[in-house]
Amino acid sequence: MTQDDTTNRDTQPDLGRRKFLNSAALVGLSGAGLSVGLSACNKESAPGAKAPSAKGEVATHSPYEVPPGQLDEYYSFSSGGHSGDVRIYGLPSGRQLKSIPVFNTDNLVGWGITNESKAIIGTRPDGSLKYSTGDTHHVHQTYTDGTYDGKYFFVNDKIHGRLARVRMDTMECDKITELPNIQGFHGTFTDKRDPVDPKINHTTRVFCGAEFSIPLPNDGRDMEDGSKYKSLFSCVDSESMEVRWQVLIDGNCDLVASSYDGKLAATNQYNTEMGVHYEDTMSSEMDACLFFNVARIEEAVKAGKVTTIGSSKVPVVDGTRASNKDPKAALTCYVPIPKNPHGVNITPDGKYYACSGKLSPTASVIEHALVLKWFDGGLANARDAVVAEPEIGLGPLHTGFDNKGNAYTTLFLDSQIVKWNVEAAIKAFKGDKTAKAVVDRIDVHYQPGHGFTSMGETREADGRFFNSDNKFSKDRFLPVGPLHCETAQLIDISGDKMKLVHDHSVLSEPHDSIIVRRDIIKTRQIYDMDEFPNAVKDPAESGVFRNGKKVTVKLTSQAPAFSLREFKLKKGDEVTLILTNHDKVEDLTHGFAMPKYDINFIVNPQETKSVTFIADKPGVYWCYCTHFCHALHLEMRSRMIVEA
Ligand code: CUK
Ligand code: CUA
Ligand code: CA
Repeated sequence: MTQDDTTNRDTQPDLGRRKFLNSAALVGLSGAGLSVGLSACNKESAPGAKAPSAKGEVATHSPYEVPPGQLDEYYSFSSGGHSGDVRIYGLPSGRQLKSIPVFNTDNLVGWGITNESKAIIGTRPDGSLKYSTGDTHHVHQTYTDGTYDGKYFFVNDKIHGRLARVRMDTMECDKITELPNIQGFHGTFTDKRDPVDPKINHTTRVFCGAEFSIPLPNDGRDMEDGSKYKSLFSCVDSESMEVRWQVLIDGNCDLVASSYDGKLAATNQYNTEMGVHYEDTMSSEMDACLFFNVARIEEAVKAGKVTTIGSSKVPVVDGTRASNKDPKAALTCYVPIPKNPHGVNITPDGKYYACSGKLSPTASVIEHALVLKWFDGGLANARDAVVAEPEIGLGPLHTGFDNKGNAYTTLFLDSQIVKWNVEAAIKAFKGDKTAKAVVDRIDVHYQPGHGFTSMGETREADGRFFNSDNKFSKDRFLPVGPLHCETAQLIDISGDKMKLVHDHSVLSEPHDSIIVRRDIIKTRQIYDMDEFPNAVKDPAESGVFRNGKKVTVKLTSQAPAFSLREFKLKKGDEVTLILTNHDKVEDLTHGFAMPKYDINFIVNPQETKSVTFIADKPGVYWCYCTHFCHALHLEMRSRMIVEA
C-alpha cells in the first residue's frame, strides 16, 4: 500500500468496498502471473505521480504510455451500441478521438439536422427523419487481399435493420440501406476477398445476419403461428449499397464471419429450435454454425432460382435444411455445435472458425477446408468439420487471434480472458493427452463482451494487443450516477503471459471494435468545395433569393465573419439556408446556430451544408458561430430578421 493510496482513501466515500475490490483485483492480477512491470506501472500512475517538470520534460510512466505530443500506434473503431454512433479511440492510450454520428442525431455536427445528413438517414414525406434511433453493434472495414484498405467501414443498426457505410477519408457516414423483411439485424462482416473477378481483389460484399425471426411478409399474417417465422441472411453490395440477394434459412443468424478466400460466409445460430418463446430458444443441447456457399448462391440467383417476399424486389434463394439435403447442390451447411453459441471468428490464416458456446463452456473449432469438403460431398456429416472443442471457461463469447496460433476468448461469466492454442486444441480433440489447449487466463473487470486483437481480423494480425470491452465497470471509475461508463482493458499479448496494460473508460455501450494500424488510415485535412453541388463558391454570391414563398439564403463563412451580417425573411417563408465555409486552414471549423428554430450544425473547411425550415416566428434571431474559431469568434454572428 503506498502513501498515495492511504491519502486517497480519506476522500473515498465507500472505504470497505474499495478495499475489497482492490484486493480482489490484486488476487486476479497475481493469478495471471503479471510481471513486475505492471505493478511499477500501477504505482507510478497513482495519484500524485511525478508531474512533468518545469523544464518541459515529460514524465514517463510505462512503456505503453503515449507521451504528450506523441500519437497512438493504432486506431480503434468501436460501435456505440444504442447510442447509435461509432467512436474512434487511439490505442494504446485509450484516448477517445471522435464520435461519428450514424443512426443517432448529433448536435455537434448537425447530423440529422442538415439536409445532406437527412438525405442519407432517410426522411418521411413531411421531411422528418424516418428513424432517429439506432443500435450499432459491429464495425468491419473493407479489405484488399485479406487486410484493411482504409476505404470504408460498415456498421449495422440492430433496431431498424439498416447497414451504414462510413467513408474513412472523412470519417462520415455516406450511405444507409434498410434491409427488407428482416428484424434484429445483428451480425455483419465484410467479405475479405471477392474471387469472382480476379481483377477485383477487394471487398464488394457485406454479409448481414438477422437475429429475430418474423412472419414473412410481416404484414399482420401468421403472427400466432411460430412455425411460419423465418430469418434471412443478406448480402449487400459495398459500392451501390443495394441488397444483392437474401437466403431464407432455418433457425436464426447471430454473429457473422467471412472467409479469406471469399468462398464461405458463416453465422452462429442460437435458436435452431426456432422458438418464439424465451425458454424454447434454450431447449436444445445443440445449435449450429451455418455456412453459406457464396458462389453457389450467386449462381442460383443468376439462374433465377429465386422468389421475392412482399413488396421487396430482392431475390431470395432457399437455404432451408429441407431444400439443401444434397451437399453437392446445397447452398447452406448447418454444422451442429453446442449450445446457444455466441460469436464466430476466423483465424488470420483463414483455416479455422472459432464459435463460442455461451451456454456451453466450450469453443468449437470448425475447419474451413472440411466445410468445403462437405459441399463437395466428401464429408459424411457436417459435424465432422468440427476439429476441436476445448473447454475454455464459463460464458465464452468472442474470440480474437494473434499471429502465433493463439486465440483469446472473452468469458462473460468468469470475467476472464482465456488464451488458448488452436493447434493444441485440435491435438487434444484427436486424443493426444499431452496437448493442453488453455495457455493462460487473466481477470478482467467485469464481464467482458467483445474482445479483439490488433489487426486480428486480417492476415496481418500482429499479436501485440487485445482489448477487452467489458459490460460492467462498477467501481473502476469515479461513480457518475446509476448509469456507469464501461471499462475497456488493454492487454499486452506479445509475451507468453497476458499483461494488463490499463483501463480506459468508454461511454456506454460499446459492442464490437476493430484495432487498425495507423498507417492504413489516410484522412483528408480539408474538404473539396467542388464536391458540393450547392456550394456558395464566391462570397459575392451571398444573399436572399426569393421565389414566391420559397426562399434561398446563401452565405459563406471565413474567420471571423459570415458573408451576410444580416438577412431578411417574411413570416411563412420556406427557407433553405446554404452555408459554405471558405476557410482553408485545417481544423478551422465554424458553427451555425439559429435560436428558437432548433438549428445547429458545423461547416468544416471548404465544406457546404444546408438546412430547410419555415420562418414561422417573427422577430430578430442572432445566428451565431458555435465553434471557437478566432479571437473574434463571439462577434461572428448574422442577424436573421423575420418580418411579421
Ligand atoms: S454482440 Cu455485443 S457482446 Cu451485438 Cu457483438 Cu457479443
Ligand atoms: Cu466561426 Cu467561431
Ligand atoms: Ca438454442
